[in-house]
Formats: sequence, C-alpha cells, structure tokens
Amino acid sequence: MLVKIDELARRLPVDFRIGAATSAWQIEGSSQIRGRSIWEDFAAIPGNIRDGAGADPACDHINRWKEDLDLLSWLGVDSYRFSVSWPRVLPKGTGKVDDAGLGFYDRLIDGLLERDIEPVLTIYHWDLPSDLQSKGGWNWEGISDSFAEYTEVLAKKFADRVSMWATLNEPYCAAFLGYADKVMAPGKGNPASGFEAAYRLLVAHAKSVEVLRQHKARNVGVALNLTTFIAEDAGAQAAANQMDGIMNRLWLDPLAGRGLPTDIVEKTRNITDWSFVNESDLASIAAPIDWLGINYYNPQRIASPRTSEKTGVGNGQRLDAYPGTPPIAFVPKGPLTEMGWEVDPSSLITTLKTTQQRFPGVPFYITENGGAFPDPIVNGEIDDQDRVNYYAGHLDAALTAREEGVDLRGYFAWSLLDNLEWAEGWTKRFGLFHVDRETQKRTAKRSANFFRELNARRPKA
Ligand code: IFM
Repeated sequence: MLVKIDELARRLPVDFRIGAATSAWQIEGSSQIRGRSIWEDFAAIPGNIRDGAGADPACDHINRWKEDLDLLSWLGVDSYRFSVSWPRVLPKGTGKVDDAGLGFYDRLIDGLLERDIEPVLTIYHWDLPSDLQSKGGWNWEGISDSFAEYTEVLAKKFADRVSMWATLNEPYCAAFLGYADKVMAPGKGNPASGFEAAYRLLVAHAKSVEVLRQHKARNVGVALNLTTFIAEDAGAQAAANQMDGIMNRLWLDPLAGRGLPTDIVEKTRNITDWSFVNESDLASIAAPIDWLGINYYNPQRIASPRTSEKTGVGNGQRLDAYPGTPPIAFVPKGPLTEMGWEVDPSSLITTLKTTQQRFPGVPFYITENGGAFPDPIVNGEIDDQDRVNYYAGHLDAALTAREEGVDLRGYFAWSLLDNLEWAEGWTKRFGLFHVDRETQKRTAKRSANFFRELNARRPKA
C-alpha cells in the first residue's frame, strides 16, 4: 500500500522533529589528518570490506560539509544527527586534543545553527581510536574513563549549542558484531568478549551522562538498535527469547534500573562468569536519561532448522552475534532490502510498544530508519521508489504508534548521503542523495524529493 504524502504531512504534529542522520567514519574521509581508528585497522585486512573500500575519501565531507548542510536545508529538516570522530578530536584517544579536529565540529555546529537546523550529536559511532584498542578496547576496564575524558572535551566546547546528545550509537553492534562475532571492527570473534564489551559500553554511557550533566548539556540520551524477534514455530521460541535478551533487554533493563536480565546471565554462564559486573556500576547505568533513540530497520524472523530449508544470509543474520542461542534458521520474508532485511513497518509499531513497556516514561526518537535499494537511474534521475515506499510505510507506522499512545517525538532518516556501509563498503547505498564515488557529485534521489515535499506540506507551528 502506498501511503500518500499529504496524509502523512497532515498527521505530523507541529513539534515532531524530522531529521536525517550520518556518522563520521561513513562520510568524513580525510583520515590522514586525524588519529587512526579500529575501522582503518579492520579495513586493512583483505576480505574484511566487501569491495575493499577504506576510510578515504568516503563522501569527502570534511571538505564538502557546507554543501552537505545546504542539502539538509533543501530537504527542510528540523534536525541533523551526526557523530564525532573520537580520533579526530583526541588522536590517541586520551591526552592531547587536536584543535583542528575539534574546530571542524565547531564550524559544523555553527553552520547548522545558521541554517536553523538543530545539531544532534552522537559521541560514539564505532570508530574507536586504535591506541585504545591496543589496550583492550571495550574489553579494557579503563575505557570508560577515557570515554568520560573524551565526552568532557565535547561537552565543554559544545554544550551551549547542541540540542540533543547521544552517548553511544547501537552498542549492540559494537559489542556483538565486533567482539562476539567478527564482521565488524575490531573483528574479535570471541563470545565472552562480546558480553564484557556490552557491559563496558554501558558503564561508559553512564560516565558520559554524568559528565554531560555536569556541563549542563541539554537532552541527553542513547541510540539503541532494537527490534522484534518473530518465532515462526514453537521450536524457535527459546532462541527468540535469547536473541531478544541480547539485542533488546541487555540494554533496556539496566538503563531502566532493573539490572542485567537474569535469564541471559544464567543462560550464558558457560560463556562468561560475568565477574566484571558490580552493583555500583549498575546504579550509575540506571541514572535517568532524557530520551531514548531507537534505530529500527527490520524484524528478525526465525524458525527451527527442522522446519526451514534455507537460512538468511543478510547482514545481522548470523548466530555468532547472539552467543548462547540454540540453533535456528533466519527466515526473512520478502520484500527484502539489498541488505537481505525484511521490510515490515508493522514490526516498528510492535517494537515501539514493547519498548515503551520496558522503558516507560522516557520520550522516544527513531534515530535511524531506512533501506538499501538498487536505485535505478531512469531518464537521468534516481528513481528509488522502493525507498520512498519504505519511508512512507515506516513513517505511517511511527505516527500510528504515536497516535496509539507511544511518546514518540521525532524521526531521522538513515541516511542523508550514500556512504561507506561499514563491511559492505560502497556496495549498499542508503542515501537520500546519491554520491558518485569518483566525482563526489551529490544528486537528489526521488526519496530526497519525498522528504522535501513532506516537510514543505506539514503543518507549521
Ligand atoms: O549504516 C548503518 C549505521 O552506521 C548504523 N545503523 C545501521 C546503518 C545501516 O546498516
């Protein structure tokens, strides 16, 4: 069903924020003028990035940021969600600040404010400085103090101008795709390391919140990737609970003050002894936040291996990313995006409602939602009708959830630009604007026009 743009625009509350999102490593380029990150180390190993792409030039955003901010103005968005590159600000992760690196974000934030666009800053979107990885990265006890130091540098400089802060982006991926599995940096492939990384990311979040509060930063939150697990048969239910526990409850329970989910702790005792956990950390992790970011793309549909002949091969469809889960098959139903992800807006409603039960009283933002599609060029124009349908369907679902009682305050499209899709390199494109990898020319896709029209037609305050 194609949802009409006028109807969507009419349903948008005047104070609902519409934005677009990016992350530093995926767009900035110019890695030679900053410290090294774990993603350069990971990309240097042949086979880790599908098309062999590396950090440079990405979208050359460091040199083209003004043009990119003009694209945001053209879209008419309220907010822009970007991340700061930790090694651009602190090349070694701690110690000496690189003033030129920090200055880039200073100009970016002012550039947004000049265009009347709210800056939404994510402190960590996966590009850990290599020098910190050599100490153990997210498995090192000292990492949370380094993260607090880095947060302080940003808070001192930007607390007066940033509208919303996210401490971390998708810590599940950092921990379980990078440490438990090996499909993302640093590519450890050790299940026990995954759980320890998850815990240390939560502690780092807590220390970062404390620093942001000291500096009177406004609207402090965190962006989690959350979803709904659908067991197609009774035999897959135990696996669905375990996967839900690792992707959703392992983060929501401690943030909401319930501590770690006991079923997950018990079921993983043969993987880790959890000796790194202590009560005082858990109390800090439960400190109130002002909003929760939900990055939602697709439901995860699974079945017992007996009942299914095939298993999904899309991104995130590997059991290694859910340690301790009994064997199951991933059985996404079409339509699928190019990532192999099922398109199902109704699962966004389920995810929002379940999350509201698990974390009541906190406003939500959809901090990422979007899809990779083939992007055919028709008469010189990029006719990404699949992506328009994806956005219209998910915005409709988001507004339905809000109309049915979920305290949802905004929606960010992923992504402003085609960019480096991590281990997929340039092979998967999520942008509202096509980016020509050779010339760096930006071209509005039909989906960019969709957002421009939506923003133009919505009721104004
Ligand atoms: O590109 C990523 C982003 O960095 C984090 N969330 C999911 C997106 C699509 O895979």
